[in-house]
Amino acid sequence: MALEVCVKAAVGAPDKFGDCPFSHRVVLTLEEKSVPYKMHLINLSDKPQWFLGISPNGTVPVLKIDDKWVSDSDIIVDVLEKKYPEPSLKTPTKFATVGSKIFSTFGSFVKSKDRNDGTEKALLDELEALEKHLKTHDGPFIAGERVSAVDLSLAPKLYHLEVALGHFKSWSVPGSLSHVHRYMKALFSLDSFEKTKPEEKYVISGWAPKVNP
Ligand SMILES: N[C@@H](CCC(=O)N[C@@H](CS)C(=O)NCC(=O)O)C(=O)O
Repeated sequence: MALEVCVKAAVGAPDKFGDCPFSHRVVLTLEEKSVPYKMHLINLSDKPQWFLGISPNGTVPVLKIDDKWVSDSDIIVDVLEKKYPEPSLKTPTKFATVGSKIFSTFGSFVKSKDRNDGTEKALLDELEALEKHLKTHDGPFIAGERVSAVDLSLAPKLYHLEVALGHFKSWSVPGSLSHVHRYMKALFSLDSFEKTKPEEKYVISGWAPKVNP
């Protein structure tokens, strides 16, 4: 039987999958584990009452498993790993936090209106740390040959970074970070990613109100 998962609907298109990297991460995990699922697209600017009943904080993603609704992508991914251990997507602990500050530094930079406020440098520092990891470890993924949880968390975030910074700032990851470029290509060409990625226009419509409030 298919699992039910509530995910963010696109801003301006409530019948399309939207720009939530946490929802996307859960969907990618389900795809990689070949677990059948049914998505409920939640319009976060007009949350239905039934959704507020199962997600008291009003956040997505929420997954129904063993008749219980579970919130928070970190918890959901752990629950899925335990319930569906094959294929294993466990990331060795020593690699679990690689790239973990990329999304927050990207968010500050994309919203910044001051070229000299250090937000670009903060993002570049995080991307350089990722470059260093990828350069000094076997790939193509963070933990080696096989995709694992840390990659499925980073893939949607790097996609947002590429699409939103390209659109709002005409900015792209410097060519000198060649391992990061290769990594992004490997992530974005996963069948699971190709199948589930939100359209670029919905990443842009999702970020637009945060970039220009
Ligand atoms: N830590 C949570 C974060 C989830 C989150 O921030 N979700 C956002 C959408 S991407 C949300 O539901 N926000 C509520 C709202 O916008 O009303 C997770 O990993 O699942």
